[in-house]
Amino acid sequence: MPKTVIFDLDGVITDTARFHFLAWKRLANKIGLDIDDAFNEKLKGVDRMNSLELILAQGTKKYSEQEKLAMADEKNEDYKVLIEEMTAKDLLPGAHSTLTSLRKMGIKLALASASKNAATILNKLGISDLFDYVVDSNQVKHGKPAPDIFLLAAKQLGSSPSECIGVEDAVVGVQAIKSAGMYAVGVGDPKVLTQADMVIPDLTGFPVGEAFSATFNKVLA
Ligand code: B16
Ligand code: MG
Repeated sequence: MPKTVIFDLDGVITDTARFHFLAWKRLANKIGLDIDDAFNEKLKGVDRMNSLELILAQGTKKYSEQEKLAMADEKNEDYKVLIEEMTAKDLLPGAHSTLTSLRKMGIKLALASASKNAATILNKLGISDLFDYVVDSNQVKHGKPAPDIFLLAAKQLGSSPSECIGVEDAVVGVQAIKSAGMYAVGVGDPKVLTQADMVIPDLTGFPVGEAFSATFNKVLA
């Protein structure tokens, strides 16, 4: 019987990708580079410094570690201004009802986000209280696709990986869930999230109530 559901934040519960894009594009333009929507897809689920490395790899100039940290800080300051206006209206379809239904069923809920701004965003969305545990990339050594972030969430909630369901929109995120030995629910396009055990278009399609047991009891411990 599944005990715990571990959610990704960006792309599953809210859409911060557009704010990350605007802030990264501004930084890229400042150093003579550019990024487009297609490139932004590659940054989904990738932590801040690794996102910066992917952007810098678009050019040839080499930067010191100190310069890179300054660039990442500058992007984050722009990003923080952009997310300032977020409210409960920015919850993606089905997010609030799925979280509240699962809580009512006694399922433990965790958040596993690569974003160091995750706790701030949960507060802005007004859903911090719905989670039993929140992990961000500050707390783990290796980011997604490594399993660390999902394994830490499971451990903190006293669940074994085989009792956990992970929910992710990014390819690297689904890889992290599968490496952790958990059941992966992909949110998005099944042609993209090929390693997921099941794919739904958004959280309105997440099975709750009797559908939860019917879907997961036979595939989880
Ligand atoms: P920050 P998730 C990820 O969030 C985003 O998908 C990714 O684009 C971003 O670079 C990363 O968080 C780090 O965010 O700069 O705020 O620490 O999908 O894992 O919830
Ligand atoms: Mg995501």
